[in-house]
Amino acid sequence: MIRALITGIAGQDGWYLGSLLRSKGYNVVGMVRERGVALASKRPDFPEQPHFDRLCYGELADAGSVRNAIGKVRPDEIYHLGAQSSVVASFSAPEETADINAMGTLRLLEAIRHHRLDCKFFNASSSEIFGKVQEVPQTETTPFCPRSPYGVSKTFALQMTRMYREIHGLFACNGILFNHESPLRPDSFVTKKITNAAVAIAEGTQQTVYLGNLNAVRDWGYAGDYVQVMWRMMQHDRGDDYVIATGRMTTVREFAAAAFNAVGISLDWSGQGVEEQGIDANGIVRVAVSPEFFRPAEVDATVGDASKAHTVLGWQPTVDLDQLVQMMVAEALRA
Ligand code: NAP
Ligand code: G4F
Repeated sequence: MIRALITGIAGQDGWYLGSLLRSKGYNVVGMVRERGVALASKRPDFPEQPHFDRLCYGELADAGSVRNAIGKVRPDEIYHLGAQSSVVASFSAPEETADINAMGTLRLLEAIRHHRLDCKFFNASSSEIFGKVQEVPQTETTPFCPRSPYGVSKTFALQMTRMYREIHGLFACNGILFNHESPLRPDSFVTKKITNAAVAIAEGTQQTVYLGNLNAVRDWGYAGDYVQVMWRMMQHDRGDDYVIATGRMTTVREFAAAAFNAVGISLDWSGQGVEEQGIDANGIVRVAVSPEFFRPAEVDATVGDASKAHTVLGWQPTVDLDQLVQMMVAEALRA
């Protein structure tokens, strides 16, 4: 039986990946820090099969605990998903973000070396490494230009993972993951915020949702598809780096329109910038802009070209944006 260690098991991707690996007969050990235990053990929003066989303690900000976890579990495959994953939070907590995301990844890599572990390593990298994009769409060879502490931390982690592959011969992969969502996305991310609000507005418990930059563009996929390709990378004959994306650009405004449509509310847009509003058929403002949600810096035309993953790994996304919106709205209606 293959033993996998998943850091970040209590997060969105941890749930999908743990479930996938267990369905493939893996023994899944989830690494959690204290505050993740309750969430990992019991997801009130997804009370299905447990997505791990057992949990172990590991704090990415603490080298000793990471080394202990690796030494005790001695996994065959490590899927490193644990992170301070909020771009917006990284502007107010840059040092913590660097410690967890950049140094945390290095601590894991060093723990593998320390224990002379013969294992494979997957690192969850991010499209945020491209930041102020140097070309559209972005591929594995697009130069890095991160614009947030989070993006910088993920760039460090990607480069370190590459270095351990090239210098120490570790089977190591970077998944350069573009945004991927699901009903398990935390409420602070824009897709979940919008789908929750659309449902609350349709049910009459909320009047308006306040958003930031409606012109921001993202390449949104489905988390269930993205964990499939993490596993595929680890089954290939050598470790490598892959862009994982849908190739479709959507604005926050378009996502909001789709979510409101899904609950039967059609929006008309008027005004510009902070004055812009999404208004329903009764003339009620349902979407408004608040500068509170603007960022010190925004990333540009984020859209990925996943041709390498299509060709080398045979991966294709199975859920398109409309299906994703439907799925998230359905879960919000059920909750
Ligand atoms: P998520 O839901 O935020 O989950 C992250 C997990 O990391 C949480 O379970 C969290 O545990 C854990 N964690 C945070 N700090 C930790 C620490 N100091 N020590 C140990 N664990 C810690 O993230 P996700 O959406 O599943 O994303 C998975 C990975 O992919 C992350 O590395 C993220 O940066 C990357 N990524 C995600 C996307 C996306 O669109 N979802 C795109 C690109 C890259 P607690 O529950 O204790 O907080
Ligand atoms: O949903 P978001 O907060 O996700 P963001 O910043 O793209 O980060 C996510 O994807 C990254 C991959 O590129 C991951 F690496 C990262 O871990 C995370 O999973 O924001 C998406 C866009 C931004 O451009 C933001 O400015 O939505 C815009 N936005 C507009 N109004 C808003 C809001 N974002 C949030 N969170 N809240 C708003 O009210």
